[in-house]
Amino acid sequence: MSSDRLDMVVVGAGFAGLAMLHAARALGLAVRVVEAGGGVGGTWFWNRYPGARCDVESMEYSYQFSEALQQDWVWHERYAAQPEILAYAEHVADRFDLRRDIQFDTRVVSAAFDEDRSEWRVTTTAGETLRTRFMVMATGCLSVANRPDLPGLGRFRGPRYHTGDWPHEGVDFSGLRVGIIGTGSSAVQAIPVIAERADHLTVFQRTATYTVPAHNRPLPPAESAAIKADYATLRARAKRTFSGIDIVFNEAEALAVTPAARQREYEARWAQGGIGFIAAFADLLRSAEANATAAQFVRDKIGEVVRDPAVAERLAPRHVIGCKRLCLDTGYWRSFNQPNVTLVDIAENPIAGVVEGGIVAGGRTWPLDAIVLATGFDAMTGALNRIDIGGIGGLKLAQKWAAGPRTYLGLAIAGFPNLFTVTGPGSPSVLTNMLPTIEQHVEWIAACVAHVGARGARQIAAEPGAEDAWVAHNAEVASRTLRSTCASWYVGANVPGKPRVFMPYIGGFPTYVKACAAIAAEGYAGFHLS
Ligand code: N01
Repeated sequence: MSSDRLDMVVVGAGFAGLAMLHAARALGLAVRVVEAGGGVGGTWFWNRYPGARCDVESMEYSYQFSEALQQDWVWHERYAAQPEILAYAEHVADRFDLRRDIQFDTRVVSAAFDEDRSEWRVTTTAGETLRTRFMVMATGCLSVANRPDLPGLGRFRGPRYHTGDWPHEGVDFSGLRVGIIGTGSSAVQAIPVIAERADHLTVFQRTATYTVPAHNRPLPPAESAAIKADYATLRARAKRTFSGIDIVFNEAEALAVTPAARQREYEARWAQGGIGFIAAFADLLRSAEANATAAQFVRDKIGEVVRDPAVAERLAPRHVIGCKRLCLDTGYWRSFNQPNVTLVDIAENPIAGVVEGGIVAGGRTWPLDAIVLATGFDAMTGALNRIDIGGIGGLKLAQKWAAGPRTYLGLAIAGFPNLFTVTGPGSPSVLTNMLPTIEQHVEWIAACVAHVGARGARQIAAEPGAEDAWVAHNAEVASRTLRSTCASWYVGANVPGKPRVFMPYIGGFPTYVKACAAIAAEGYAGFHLS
C-alpha cells in the first residue's frame, strides 16, 4: 500500500477523466487516473463495432479548454467515426502529457470513506490501496454492457460479440450467417455495414426504432476553417440551446401551423439530417398529438424506402418519437431491401433461447455462425453501482440507490463526501453534447476543490435536504415531457429489475448551468464544508 496520500483519484480515462486530470493538474493537485482499458478514450476505446460514429457533429464534439487544440485538430467528416475520435482522445493525452498519471488495465474495486481522516481508500485490481482526499467518478454514462440472459447463450458454438466491447482487431463477417439482437443506435449503425459483408444477416427486433438520416459527408477544409475563424461564436450559440448543440430549436408549435407548413419543416430538417429533426417544433415532446405528426412523417419515409410492405410495417415504430434516443443512420432501412437481410419481430415472437447452431424464436431456429448483441448498456448508474462504494457510516451507494439514483446536481451525493460524479444521473449528460457537458462539470469540480482548499476545509458534502430538492425538481421536469413515457434506457427499462426513474436532468443545459453557477456563487449552497 502506498503511504502517500493523493489529492484526487479519477476513475476512467475517457473524455471526462482526461479533462479532469488536466484541470486538476492546473490546480497543482497530485492526481492518479485509474482506467480499466489499455488506452484512453472510454466509450471510443471500447465501442469499435462496424459503423460506430458520433451523432453530434465533429466540430462540436471536441474540447474547448484549449484554443490551440481546437485550432490545430482537423476533423475530416461531418460526423466523425470511432477511429478518428479515438485518435483525437489519444492526441489530447499526448499533447498534454496526461498518460504519466494514468494507470491503465486497472479497475477500481472499492472505495471507502475514512471519516476520521476525511479521505477515500480506494482498492484496485492491481492489488493496491490508494488514499486520496477527493474522488472523481468519470466512469461514463454508457460504459457497462447490458447482456441479456438468454437461455442457452453459453451453448452457442460460434463467436458472440457485444457492440460496446468489440474486438480491437475487428471482425470479418464475410461468408457468415450473422444474427444481431437489438435495433438501437449501435445496431442502426452496424447493420448496414455488417450486411455488406455477411452472407446473411438476421435482425432480431424487439422495438422498432425511429431513425433520421445522418447525411454524413466529408468536411471540406474551407468549412472547418470558417468555423475555426470564429469558434467562440459557435460554442456560445450551442451553449444557449436546450441540448448544448448548435441546432435550431423552432419555437413554433406543430399544432399551431398548417399541415403543409408542418410537412415543409419536417422535409427541411430531413434534408439537413441529424438529431435536430426532433427540434422541428416546440411541442413535439410535450404533446402526444403534435408528436404523432412527426412520428407519422418518419413512418411514411420508411414506407418510401422499404420495398416489402410487410417488412416496412414491422420496421415502423409506434411509440412516441424522441422518447427513446433518436438514431442517426446511413442506409439503415435500405439494408432491409437486400436479399441477405431478414427482420425477425421478437416482440411478437420472443427469443425462446439459443442453441448450438442459432437462435430460436417464433417456433423456428434461425441458423447462425455469429451473434452480435447490440443490446445497449446499464446506463448512468451501472458503472457506479458495480464499484463497492461506502460513504458515511458505511452506507453503500448501491444500497442508497436501490430505488433509483439520488444526487445533488448529478455532481455530488449526500453521505459520500469529497466524491464527485462527472455527468452523473441528475445532470443533463446524455441529453446534451457530452463534451461541453463534461467540461462544465470538470470546471465546476475543479473550482469547488479549490474552494475547499482555500477555506482550509478537509471535507465537502452535499446536504440531504438539497439533494432531496434536486431529486424532486428532476422528477417534476421529467413528468412534463413525453420522454419519460416509454421503456427507454433513460428510465432504466432495458435492464430487468432496474428501478424506473428518469435519470438525466431534462430541464435543459442553460438552466442547469445557471443552477450550478448560482450554487457555487452562493458559497456552494446545499453543501456542508467541514
Ligand atoms: O443501445 P440501446 P445502443 N432482448 O439500449 C434491444 C449511445 N450511442 O447501444 O428497445 C431483445 O439504445 C433493445 O430493445 P428495446 C446513444 O445514446 C450513440 O444501441 O429495449 N432485445 C434495443 O433495440 C444510444 O441511445 C451512438 O425493446 C433487447 C437494443 O437492444 C445509446 O448509446 C451510437 C434485449 C438496445 O438499444 C445506447 O445505444 C451508439 C433483450 N433482452 C450508441 N435487451 C451515436 O453517437 C435490449 N434489447 C450515433
